[in-house]
Amino acid sequence: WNNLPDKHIVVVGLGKTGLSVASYLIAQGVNVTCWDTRDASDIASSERVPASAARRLGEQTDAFWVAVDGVVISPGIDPWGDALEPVRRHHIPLIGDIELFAYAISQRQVPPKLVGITGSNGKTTCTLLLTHLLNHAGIKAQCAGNVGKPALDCIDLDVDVLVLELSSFQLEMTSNLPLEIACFLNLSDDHLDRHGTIAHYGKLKQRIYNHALKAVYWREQSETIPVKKMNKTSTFGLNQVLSDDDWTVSDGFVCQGNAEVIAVNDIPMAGLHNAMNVMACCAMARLLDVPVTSLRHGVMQFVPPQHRCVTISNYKSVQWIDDSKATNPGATIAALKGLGPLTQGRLFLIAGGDGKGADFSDLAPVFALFVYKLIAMGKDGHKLKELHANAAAANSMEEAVDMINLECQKGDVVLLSPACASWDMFDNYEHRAAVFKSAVERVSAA
Ligand code: UMA
Ligand code: ADP
Repeated sequence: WNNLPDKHIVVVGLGKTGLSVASYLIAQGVNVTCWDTRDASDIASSERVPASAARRLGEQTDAFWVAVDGVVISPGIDPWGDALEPVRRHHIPLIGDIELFAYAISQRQVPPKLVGITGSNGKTTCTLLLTHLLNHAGIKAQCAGNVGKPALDCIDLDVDVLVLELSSFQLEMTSNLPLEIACFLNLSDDHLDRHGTIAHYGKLKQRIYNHALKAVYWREQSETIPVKKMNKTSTFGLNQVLSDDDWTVSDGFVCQGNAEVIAVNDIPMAGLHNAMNVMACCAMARLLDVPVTSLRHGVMQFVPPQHRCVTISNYKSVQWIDDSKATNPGATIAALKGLGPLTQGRLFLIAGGDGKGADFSDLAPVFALFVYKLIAMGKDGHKLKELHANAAAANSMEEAVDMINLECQKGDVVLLSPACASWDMFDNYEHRAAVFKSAVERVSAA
């Protein structure tokens, strides 16, 4: 990837990532071809594709590949899929956008410090929270990556720290990312349709540590512990701390070592899993020299991302919580384990939708521990309903809220955490959350 201007590079996929890669390469004087592996794509006519780039659709001849020096792939495309077979057969160097970003940032005279955050759940929350904590402390920070803003679009930004959300898809194609801090939050089933086994998925996530100096990880989950030796580590978890660099929750406080930093009740996001996110972010912030005194106000002033265990109403002194982003069983299990122990009354759960073929069986013991009543809906609602003794079916979100409204009382919690995608009933998880919110507003106004 040196002497880029002499090269012919193929950019695969023309979503956000591909466009950022193509723009960067063209600015370096590279000969770029934009390729969509599918025959039917709008890239042939798309005005978003830079005019100087060639465009290709579908399968290409061997003659085409012989003249290609390198391929940069978007995260949504499987590098081991059939479409990329000629690239593998011709031994053409293949990288992802984050690897190209690593090369690009190394060309800057004074590059910003890089922080990388991965994990099956909580990445976006932590990426936004850490960026906020740094800015709050007067350290100029910007977030990028899987959070929605391609890293290469931030290559020239004048900031002190870039906080990168990194998916397993991106890490799979990244080998040389020089991170000041790498954070591996947690590991649970996700994306196994592409990665095959959880062991392999975990290995891909471990790649975040490859060129990192410092590590932040969940000490209670062995898969997140760096296999590689790190210069410095700071851990989080609910068990006892091992040193003053480690974080825990004790007597209702998030603590660094034995020192209380913030009351769990002051965290503007519900659930112990969010206390874990706060610990991970505080650990990273401290490694970046944020004074401990700035952390409490920083966390309290954080405006959490929508639809991730956010309280949307206290109607009837009941906590109505929107966790519509819980689109897989792992996220719902975390929400229940995180909220259950803190719930004084009964917990009503609204769940269901399109399960994308997921195995729901791990939910049953968590339902038994924490869920008073389950209202199941959507395409796979019947599968969830079978997992809990006290369960009912609803035909719509409005009906689910009406059913719970008749039963709930002061001190109860109502949690929308579907463990499923929303496509069978709604446009997306945001739409599902909006329908939930308006149903709660309707009953509270009646
Ligand atoms: N395409 C092909 N062949 C295929 C499939 C797709 O050529 O077989 C083309 C499509 O026609 C399209 C392009 O590839 O032109 C889409 O590329 P992409 O799917 O990589 O999407 P981007 O728009 O580049 O968005 C990606 C991430 N998407 C995925 O990882 C699937 C975004 O994460 C990320 O925010 C963005 O880069 C910026 O970094 C989304 C996501 O769902 C939010 N991520 C997964 C997750 O969080 O679980 C990993
Ligand atoms: P990601 O970017 O990894 O998908 P998000 O922050 O968008 O993570 O949250 C996705 C879902 O995971 C939400 O339902 C949220 O409540 C849940 N979640 C957030 N933090 C954690 C955590 N530390 N452990 C498990 N689940 C979590």
